[in-house]
Amino acid sequence: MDLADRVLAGDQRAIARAISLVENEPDAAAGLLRHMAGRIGHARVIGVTGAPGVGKSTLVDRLAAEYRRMGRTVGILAIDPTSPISGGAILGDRVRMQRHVFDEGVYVRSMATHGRLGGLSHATSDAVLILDAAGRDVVLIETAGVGQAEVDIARTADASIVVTIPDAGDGVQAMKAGIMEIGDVFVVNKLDRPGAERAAAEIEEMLSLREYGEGTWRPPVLKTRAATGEGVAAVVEAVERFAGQPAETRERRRTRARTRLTDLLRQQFVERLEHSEETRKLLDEAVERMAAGEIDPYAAVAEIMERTS
Ligand SMILES: Nc1nc2c(ncn2[C@@H]2O[C@H](COP(=O)(O)OP(=O)(O)OP(=O)(O)O)[C@@H](O)[C@H]2O)c(=O)[nH]1
Ligand SMILES: [Mg+2]
Repeated sequence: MDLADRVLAGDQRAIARAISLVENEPDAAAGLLRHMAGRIGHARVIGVTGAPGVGKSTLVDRLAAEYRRMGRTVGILAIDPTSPISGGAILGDRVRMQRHVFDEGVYVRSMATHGRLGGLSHATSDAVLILDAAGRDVVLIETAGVGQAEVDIARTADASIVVTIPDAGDGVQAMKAGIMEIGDVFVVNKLDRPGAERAAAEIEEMLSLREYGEGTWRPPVLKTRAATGEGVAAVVEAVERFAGQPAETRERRRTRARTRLTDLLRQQFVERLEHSEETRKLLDEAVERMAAGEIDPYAAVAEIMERTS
């Protein structure tokens, strides 16, 4: 049986190999993903984002346990923004999620960004497709919410959970504006610490400044103690309620598809330009003239577009 068939059959080791393939050999991955068409679109994709140390991994682990209790299979992608040197967070995630080690129904994978800018969202979206095709009912993606790529992943998930904690510096102000925007469900974790009520109230206050039309979703603000699992069932309930709105899900999936499509088109367009002797010369010339200050980037692009169309 080849790799694609084994992934479709849900084989854990095949899933692992397939994800390594999308990380390291995008061209081979294209062939693999082609075999999965028609088997994609069933998984619920949930982003979990928030500043380092707020308890995302602990929460993800509890969410996975909750979904398992509901009889759903789970795939977890922990996007690790740390440098190649430290690698500590990956180890931490492994240890923290060890309770699932003997459960075939939970697949955990850390994906390191290692400064490969742009590569992150591609490999991650492909990994989501693989888990989806492999029949995982729920895909949880943990991102540290630091870079644009991470925010993009969260934005295109079926539902995004934004996690914060009491006494997070200046409270809500400490959360990056971009992150506040993408929350469908807000979680104040570490409710055992003082100030959880106030942190939740601050988020509520901020959310109340928005306008909510008839039938629009108002993100709930929930409090959890991920370390013990307290409040986690309510988070799953809220996520299911949000993602259960068919129009909303369709829209997210459309955005996800469009983002991915235009990214790939952009990449292939540039690759095509670089592949042909003639157009590569055009690019090289434009680079020289831009570097010499003879032409601005917009004019250069306009010229290339004109001469290649
Ligand atoms: N007091 C308290 N500590 C918690 C709670 N949840 C998680 N923690 C602790 O917070 C620390 C960070 O938890 P992680 O789950 O690793 O946080 P994270 O957001 O995944 O961290 P990074 O992946 O490094 O950004 C750990 O020591 C957890 O044990 C909680 O509800 N209460
Ligand atoms: Mg973590």
